[in-house]
Amino acid sequence: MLELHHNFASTCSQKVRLVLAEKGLEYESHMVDLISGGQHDPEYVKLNPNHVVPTLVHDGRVMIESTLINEYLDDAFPQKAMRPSDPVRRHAMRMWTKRIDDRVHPMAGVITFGIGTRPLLLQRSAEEIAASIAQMPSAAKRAQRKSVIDHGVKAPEMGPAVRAFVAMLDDMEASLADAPWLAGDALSLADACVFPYVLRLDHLSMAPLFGAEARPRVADWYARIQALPSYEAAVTAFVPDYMVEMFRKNGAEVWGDVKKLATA
Ligand SMILES: N[C@@H](CCC(=O)N[C@@H](CS)C(=O)NCC(=O)O)C(=O)O
Repeated sequence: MLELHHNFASTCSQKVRLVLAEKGLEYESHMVDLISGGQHDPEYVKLNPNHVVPTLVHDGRVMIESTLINEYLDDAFPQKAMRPSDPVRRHAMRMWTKRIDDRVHPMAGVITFGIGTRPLLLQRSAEEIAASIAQMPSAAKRAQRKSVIDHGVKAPEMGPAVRAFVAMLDDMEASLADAPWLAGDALSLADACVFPYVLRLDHLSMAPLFGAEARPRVADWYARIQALPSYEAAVTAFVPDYMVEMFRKNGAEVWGDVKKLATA
């Protein structure tokens, strides 16, 4: 029995849902509302002491950390293996998942909260915003969250965040010259791990960064990801239109600033 505690829009949840769908695994879904603070609920924190989604529970055993959850799923459910058998390709796959964990995911919070959800959050009182941030366990993340909500696209964190995404797209473009998928000839955990971050750029109206003219191989890869039946199950079935519309609108409003940061 598999249970997934996740959020409809969260990048880390999307990458686990894609792997579950690729492997044809059924699971009980527990949606965690990140805007109202469900990740800080004491019952949830017993499962995930980091106050984040996703959390997988398999026959009562609790797994956290989305990259490790995906590795676990590939170990526990070997049907449709999602790690290359060639050790060099497997290393390449893990370089992508490590890069996302170390360098890209931490920046996703900057563009998401500083652009995508900021106008919604600013409808709350300063006290409510402060109380919500105070519940985050990491001091560094608290400071980052406050800064991007206060300053939006003008926050000092925004330039390094946008450029971390641009560097990722550049390296994807180079890697996809060698093989159709990020770690070889077949879809792997690398593609599952990276696609939610390209999707986030798309939702935030930053798609020109990986359009057919700017980065044609990434554009083609993204189209192939979106055509997968598992994409429907992992993303389309969950991400509500109102959220995509809100992100696109908020992203479009600051695209001029983002474009400058991307080339600075
Ligand atoms: N390293 C963790 C990161 C998880 C994470 O940051 N999740 C985000 C959503 S993608 C979250 O729950 N954020 C809630 C918050 O920041 O308050 C993983 O890969 O599982």
